[in-house]
Amino acid sequence: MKDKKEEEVEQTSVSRRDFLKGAGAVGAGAVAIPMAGGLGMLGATDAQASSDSGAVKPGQLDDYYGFWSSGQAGEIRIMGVPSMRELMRIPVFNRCSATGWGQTNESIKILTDGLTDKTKKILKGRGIKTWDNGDLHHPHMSFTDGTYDGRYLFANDKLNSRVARIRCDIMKTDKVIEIPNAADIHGLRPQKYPRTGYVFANGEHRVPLPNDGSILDEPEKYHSIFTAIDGDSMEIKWQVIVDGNLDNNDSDYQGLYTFSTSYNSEEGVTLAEMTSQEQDHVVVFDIKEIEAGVKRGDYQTMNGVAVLDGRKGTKYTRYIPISNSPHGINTVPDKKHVVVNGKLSPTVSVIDVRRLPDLFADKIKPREVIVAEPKLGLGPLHTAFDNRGNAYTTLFLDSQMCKWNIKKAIKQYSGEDVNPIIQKLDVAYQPGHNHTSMGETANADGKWLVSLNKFSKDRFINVGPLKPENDQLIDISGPKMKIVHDGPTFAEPHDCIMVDTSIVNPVNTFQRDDPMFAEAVAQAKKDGVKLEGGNKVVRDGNKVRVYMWSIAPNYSMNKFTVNEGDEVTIYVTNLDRVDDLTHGFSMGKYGVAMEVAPQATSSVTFVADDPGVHWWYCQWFCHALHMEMRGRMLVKPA
Ligand code: CUK
Ligand code: CUA
Repeated sequence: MKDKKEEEVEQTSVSRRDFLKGAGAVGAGAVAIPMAGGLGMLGATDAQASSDSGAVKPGQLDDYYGFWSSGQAGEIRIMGVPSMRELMRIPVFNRCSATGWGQTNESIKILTDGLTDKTKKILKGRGIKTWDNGDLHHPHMSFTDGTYDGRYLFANDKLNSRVARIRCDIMKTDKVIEIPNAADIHGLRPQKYPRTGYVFANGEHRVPLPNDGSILDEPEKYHSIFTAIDGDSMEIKWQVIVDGNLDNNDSDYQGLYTFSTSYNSEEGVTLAEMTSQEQDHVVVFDIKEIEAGVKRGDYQTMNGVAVLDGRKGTKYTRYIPISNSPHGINTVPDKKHVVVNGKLSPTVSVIDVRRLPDLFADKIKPREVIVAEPKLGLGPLHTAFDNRGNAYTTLFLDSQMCKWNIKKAIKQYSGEDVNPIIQKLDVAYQPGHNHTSMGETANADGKWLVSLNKFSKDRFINVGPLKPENDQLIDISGPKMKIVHDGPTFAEPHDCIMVDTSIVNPVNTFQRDDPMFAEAVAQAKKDGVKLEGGNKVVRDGNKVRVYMWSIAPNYSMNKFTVNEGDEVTIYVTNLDRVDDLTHGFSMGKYGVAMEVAPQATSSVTFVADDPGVHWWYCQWFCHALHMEMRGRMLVKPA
C-alpha cells in the first residue's frame, strides 16, 4: 500500500516521462500548455524528509538548497539536503560541454566583459577570449538584514583572480569580474547587514606592487590586497593594502567591520620563511573609516581602483595576534562573536565584536578583544553553528568534528573550571569546511551539519587512483551528533551553504526580456527578425546570421547554406513554454553544443571553414521524436 503522501507526489508531479507520453501521442501542438507550478506545488511539508535518518524517499523533495563549490572544477553544484542528491550544476569559471557555457555568445560576453583591458589584450595574443577554468572555493548568498535573501550567489576564483555572481532566479552566472592589483582571490564573503551591499574578497598571495617584472626579491614591496565589490553593480568600490597573506574572511551582523585571517606575518616568500613565527593575525577592517578615507581622497589609484593603505599602524585596520597560521573565520549567529580557527594551533580564538570600537579607539590592546580560546584538537580549520549556542569545528588532522559550547569556552577563558567540549565525532576523513543548515546567518536552525571531507579512502568501491571526496551528513538536532549519510563528490568542494527552500524561488522558464540574451534580441531587431516565430538567414558581408526557433520536436529551419570562410552566428529561440523542455543545438566537427532553455535564446558563432553538409541536432532529450530533431548546414567551397 502506498501512503497518501506518496500518492499526492505522483499526482502533482509532471515528469518528463509523463509529458513525453502525452506529447508523443498528440504531436507538437499540445506542447505549449503551460505547466508552470506543477512541481512547485509540492510544499516542503508534503515532502518532509524523515529528519532522523536523512533519508528522502523517491519523489520527495528536500528541505534545503545546498550550494556546493567545486574547487578546481570551477562550477557550483546544487545539492538537495538532506537527501544529498546532486540536483544541478551551474557552470561558472569552467567550460561546460553540456550547456555550452564558455562557447555561447551569451556566456562569452559574461565571461569577458569584466576582464581588465590588460588581460583582454594578453588573451587575444594567445588566441583565446577567456580562460576556460577556475578554482571556485567559496559560494555565498546575498543577505538582507542578517539572513539570506535568495537574490544572488557570489563565488571566488582563486586561479584567475575573479569573482562571479549567480542569479538565483535562473541559476545562471550573470557577472564575472577580474580583480586587478590582487593575486589569487581566496576568501569571499558578502556583507550581512544591512544588506549585500559589499562583497568582500581576499587576495591571498602577496605580489609586488607594481607587478610589472621589475621586482622579485624585495619582500617589502610585496603586498596582499583586500577588495570590496558592490554586489548590485559588480563594480570594485575600493581596495586596501594589508600586511601578510589574506586567507579567509567573514563579516559582522552590524555592518561595521569585516575580518580576514592573515598568515605569513613574516612576509616571507618560501615555506620556511612563511611559518617561522608563532603569531599571525586577524585583520579587522573598519568599513566606515575606509568609506570616509575614500571620500577624503586618501588613496592611490591603481588600475582604476582606489587603493587605501591598511598596513599596520593605519586607521583603517587593526591586527589581532592569533597563533600560527589561522585559517577559517566564522561569525556566530548570536551576532556578537567571531570564531577564528587555528590550523597549525590546536585552538580556536573567539573575538567579541562589541570590543572592536575600543580597539579602533586604542583604548584596549588587540588581544583584549579575545574572550575565549579553547583547545579543541589538531588542525581546526572551519567552524559552523547551531541555534543553541554550540559550535562545530573541523579538526583536519584528527579527522574529527568537535562540538563545543561558546558560553562555556568564554567561562573557561575567564578562569572557571569548565570543559566547553561536548562531543568529538570521527568523520571520514580529514574534514576541511563544515556547514550547518542556515548556520552562516542569524537564522541558524540547528538541524543539519555537513562535513566536507577531503579523503574518502575506503568508504566507496574503488574507482581507480583518483578517489572521490566524501561529504558526510550529520544530524545535529539532538544532544549528540549522528552521521546519517555519506555523499561522494568530485573535485573539490571546499565550501557549501544550506539555504531553506522557502528563500530560493527559481523560475521554470525564461522571460523573453531577460538580460541574458538582450544582445541577441537587439541584433534580431536590427535584422528585422522577430525571434518568436522569425526564420531568416541574414547576410552581412561575410557575416551570416541564422535565426531559427524550436518547438519539440522541430526546428523552424531544415537547412541553410553559407560559403566557406563565412563567420556564421546561429540564434535558436526555444518557443516551448513547458517546464523542463530544454532543447539543444549541436553541430559536429564544429564543436558546437549549447543548451536552449524554455523561452530562451542562445547563440553561437563560428567560421564555416569545413565545406560540405553538416548535420545539426538537438542533444537535449525533449520528445519521442527528439532523435529526428535536426537539420543541415551546407558550406559551399570557396
Ligand atoms: S579553504 Cu579549502 S578547506 Cu579555500 Cu575555504 Cu578551508
Ligand atoms: Cu529538442 Cu531534443
